[in-house]
Amino acid sequence: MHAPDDEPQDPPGRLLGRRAFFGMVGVGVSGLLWGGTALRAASDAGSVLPHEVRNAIPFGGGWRIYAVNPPYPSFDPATWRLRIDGLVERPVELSHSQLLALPRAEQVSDFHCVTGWSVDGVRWGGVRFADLLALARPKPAARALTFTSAEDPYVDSLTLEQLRAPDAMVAYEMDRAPLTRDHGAPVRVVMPRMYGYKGVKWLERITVTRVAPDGYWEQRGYDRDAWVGHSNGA
Ligand SMILES: Nc1nc2c(c(=O)[nH]1)N[C@H]1C(S)=C(S)[C@@H](COP(=O)(O)O)O[C@H]1N2
Ligand SMILES: [Mo]
Repeated sequence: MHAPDDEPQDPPGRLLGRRAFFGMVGVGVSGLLWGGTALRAASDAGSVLPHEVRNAIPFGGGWRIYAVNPPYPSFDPATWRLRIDGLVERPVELSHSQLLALPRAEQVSDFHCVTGWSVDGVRWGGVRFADLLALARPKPAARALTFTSAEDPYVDSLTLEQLRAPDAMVAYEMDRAPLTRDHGAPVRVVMPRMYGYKGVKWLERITVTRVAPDGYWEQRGYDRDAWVGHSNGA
């Protein structure tokens, strides 16, 4: 387990991670990170660029909004459910109000995207995994969780051991307000010690499994264990 305080401020692997990232999505757009002109050029390029890059637009508070398959999923509190299934004693479907009624956790943590941008001091509000899983009761063989986004085909996974991190949560608030649609409303996975791609937005299903399957970006070459500063070439 890596404590965030151990991490160097600018791990050497960042650059490599960045290069690998843009290698994956196409050459010629690596200027995206370095200046407004390149950014505008990238968004003007429209549909010729992969979604991940086309949506890497600057957003409030230093965020860039990512989606692999726009339009963003929409959220209707009346019909929305969070399913917890797989290797559990009792599969559950939580309504939005049932989720909000669970014990509430709050934390402030830094957020790091593997492509090199970060947002410091994000205040998250949500539910700890232990409180969520207590409802479904994982069977003894359970070792991992697979997170499915309403944004098909975005998925990722974490082991139960990794999820013992005290700052892992399913978040429904960011900076004291309900999570916005861009940021994954109504809930997203938060795992600050790992790069942002582990944080599945528009989370709709948690499947308890024996192994942690490769996620969307992992199938495209990124590390499954995405420790900040200790993965993806660092
Ligand atoms: N469903 C979904 N979740 C996702 C992504 C995505 O494209 N789709 N991108 C991931 C990546 S790479 C990062 S860095 C963060 C970005 O969060 P933001 O879009 O709220 O800034 O979301 C993560 N979760
Ligand atoms: Mo990312």
